[in-house]
Amino acid sequence: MQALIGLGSNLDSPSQRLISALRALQRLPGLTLCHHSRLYASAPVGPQDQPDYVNAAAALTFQGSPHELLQTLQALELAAGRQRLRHWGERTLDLDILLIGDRCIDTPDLQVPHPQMTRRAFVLYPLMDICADALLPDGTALSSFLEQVKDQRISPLAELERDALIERENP
Ligand code: PH2
Ligand code: MG
Ligand code: MG
Repeated sequence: MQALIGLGSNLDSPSQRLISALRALQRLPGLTLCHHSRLYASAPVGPQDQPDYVNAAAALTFQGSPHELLQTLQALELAAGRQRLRHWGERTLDLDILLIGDRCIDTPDLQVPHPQMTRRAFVLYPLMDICADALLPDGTALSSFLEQVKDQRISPLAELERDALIERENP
């Protein structure tokens, strides 16, 4: 199955957290990381007394059920020492399932498509890097929501900064 996921962090070296998470995804058996977006700095949605976030998106294929994917991502969050201090508050690593093919899932622990994804620049902009033509299960183009989020502050991290981080990870 194909999935799009969103990555976010605003604690403990956020860019490094995301790069490490992408590398961890690359190493997982039964899962193939196909593409990932640039890293973006974004204004926090939710409480404003928290640091800016770094966000990205990734496309992957995986074997197993959606709930198994959820468990895998939650294990990576935990391994990153995930702290979840308050609702919509700061966190070390957040890995959200956004879309799984054209499936709709509505269970207490997993809703797909992610219910907030079309209202968030920090989800939509990274997704445009990797799949500008992505559709919701009802056929609506994700790009059609960009206009509504254009006032949310978000910008790609400088390539120099990103390359320095990758270099540090892979000396
Ligand atoms: N995640 C949150 C709350 N607010 N804001 C931005 N910009 N990016 C996020 O990933 C984010 C957020 C909780 O998951
Ligand atoms: Mg989230
Ligand atoms: Mg989450």
